[in-house]
Amino acid sequence: MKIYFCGSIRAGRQDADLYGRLINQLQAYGTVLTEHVGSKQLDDSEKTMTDKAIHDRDVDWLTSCDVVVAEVTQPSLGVGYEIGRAVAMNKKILCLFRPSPDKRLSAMISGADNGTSFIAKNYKEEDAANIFREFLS
Ligand code: 6K6
Repeated sequence: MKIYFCGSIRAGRQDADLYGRLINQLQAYGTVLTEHVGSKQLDDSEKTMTDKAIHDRDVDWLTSCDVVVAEVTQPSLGVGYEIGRAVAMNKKILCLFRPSPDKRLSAMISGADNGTSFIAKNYKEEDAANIFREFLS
């Protein structure tokens, strides 16, 4: 299974370690095409890539993936764009959001949940293993 993981990059890296731990769990189910989203260190090729090269490579990966898993707690234009493109490609999509008193998930994500191909879930990190098992098995 090819898994496309989405998480904030330029919109803020405060959850990067969490992305890394989620990606580790997802690797039990298949190949995570976007492993770099969870890594604190950029490799040299990523540092020198143009924005167009990043966009075109990521859209190619999105086109080829079987499922999309997005951590959407930190709002990110790039992640929102990827989710919209993935919906248009009829991908199976899981969005994970950690609620807190000062944060509400965009209605365009929570309202897109259809119970089957698009799932938007509030979660705690300790719930992720069960959510992944249910969504990916
Ligand atoms: C590699 C590792 C960290 O940064 C890089 C170089 N930049 C990007 N490389 C790969 N994908 C990217 C990069 N910048 C954004 N993206 C894609 O957009 C990722 O797949 C993320 O899910 C999403 C993040 O968007 P922003 O708007 O938060 O940057």
